[in-house]
Amino acid sequence: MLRFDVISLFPQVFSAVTQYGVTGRAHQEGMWELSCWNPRDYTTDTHRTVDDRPYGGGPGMVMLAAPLEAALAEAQAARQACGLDTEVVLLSPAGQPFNQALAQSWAQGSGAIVICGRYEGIDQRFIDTHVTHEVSLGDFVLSGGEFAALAMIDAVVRLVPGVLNHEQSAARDSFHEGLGGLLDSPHYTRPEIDEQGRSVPRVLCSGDHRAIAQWRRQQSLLLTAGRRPELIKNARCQGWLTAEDEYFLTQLKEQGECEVRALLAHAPIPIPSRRARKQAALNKLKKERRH
Ligand code: 9D3
Repeated sequence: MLRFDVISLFPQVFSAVTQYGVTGRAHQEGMWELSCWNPRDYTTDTHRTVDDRPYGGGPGMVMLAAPLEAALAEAQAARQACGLDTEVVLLSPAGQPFNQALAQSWAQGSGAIVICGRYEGIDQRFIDTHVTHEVSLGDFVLSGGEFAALAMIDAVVRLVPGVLNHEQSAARDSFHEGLGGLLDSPHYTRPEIDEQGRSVPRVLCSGDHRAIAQWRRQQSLLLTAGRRPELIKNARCQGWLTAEDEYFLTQLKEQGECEVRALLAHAPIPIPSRRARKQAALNKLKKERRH
């Protein structure tokens, strides 16, 4: 069973994943669980204080360790009673960048306790004592950990077998294998030609499934090479690119992005057979030697 125990001053926020969309449906069907623990409920003073001024001065407030620790103790006890992992993940701008591989590995386990900070930060003694993983969503500034936690939980839950329907899950499998860590190709739906005369790429209406797959792959490569060249390098290192992919990327480099985009408007760029490619490569070598 996948279960998250979230420690947050704003537990209502988490209805975003428990009540809406695919994660909401999966939650309703009991495929995963979420419990929230509010540090404010574990304060002992009349003002229910959860923060205080930073030692050493400076702007903002720091979350007190004691209410966090009391909330954490309850969350740990609840999880231990169910025999679940008690890893403690802190969402923090200083954490390890979150990615699909991390989502995959969390989806294999039974979830975690997720700490969401507010204000300028959390008393470091709490972090040093209890946190096992620190995760960031990227290099931008949020007001707290809650929205990062929502994104992380959404990414993990949708990987749990059965959460997505069959069609979607096939697409999910392909994030790393089929798409080879590349960006997705563009999508179209009806009408085939709209009011403004904009038409759908012809190949998508052709019924030629091989040509469609080839066109989508080439569109993925074109988009990824243009916007995220580091993903191409990574896919190459992982062995996720085929000889056909490499041929297309060579064409892209030799002919230029504009040219290839125009050629790819309605149909895939034809890829010569393996033999023809080999022959062309040999001829090129010979030509170079003559010079
Ligand atoms: C003056 C220094 N502060 C602003 C840069 C540090 C700071 C403290 C607390 C910045 C952000 C936050 C609240 N953010 C999160 O808790 C957070 C976060 C983020 O801000 N960006 C990306 N991923 C994450 S995960 C948690």
